Amino acid sequence: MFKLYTFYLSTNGRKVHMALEEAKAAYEISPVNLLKGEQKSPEYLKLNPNGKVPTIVDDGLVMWESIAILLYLAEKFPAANLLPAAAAERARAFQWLVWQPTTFGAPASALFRQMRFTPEDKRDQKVIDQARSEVTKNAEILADGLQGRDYLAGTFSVADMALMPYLHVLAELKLALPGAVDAYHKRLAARPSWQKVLAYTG
Ligand SMILES: N[C@@H](CCC(=O)N[C@@H](CS)C(=O)NCC(=O)O)C(=O)O
Repeated sequence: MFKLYTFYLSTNGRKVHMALEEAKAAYEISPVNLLKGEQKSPEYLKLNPNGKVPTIVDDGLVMWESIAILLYLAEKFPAANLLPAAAAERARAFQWLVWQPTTFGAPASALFRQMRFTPEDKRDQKVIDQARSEVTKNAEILADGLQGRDYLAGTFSVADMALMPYLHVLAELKLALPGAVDAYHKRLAARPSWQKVLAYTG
């Protein structure tokens, strides 16, 4: 039985939650309330010294870093086909799995923080403009990557799960996204695994 330590609104936690659902893994969630600072408690820091979610525990293996966890789940549940078998498609999945945390995630999160969690009189217009311009550029890169395919690596994979929580956030902000990205987001949002993630409210 996997244990997933997460906060229900965490984008990084949602990736892993979605993958556990897709893998049909037996798991339970141990909530870590980020708003109460529980991620910095001495007990939690013993599991994850970064003081962040997610963390998983699998039969004595304690693991953090959401992308590494996605890859672990893909290996552990081969029948779920969470990574393509062919080298070229697999490489494509790895590319997007690295692009998400290094390029795509931060401006999307920054924009969401400014627009949703910062009172209007405290918002930083420079940060908003910068984040919006990066998000727009990244959405075009994503649209290019989706040309001729429904999923980033051809077939549905952990790469799509890495992106999905951020697409959800951008959709909540009602940003105008390229048609291909909008359709991709809707395709992922319709999956029962994502519906399960959204239904979890801590
Ligand atoms: N690189 C880490 C990032 C984890 C992360 O930043 N988690 C956020 C929630 S999405 C968090 O726990 N923030 C709380 C904090 O920094 O105190 C991963 O991919 O797992």
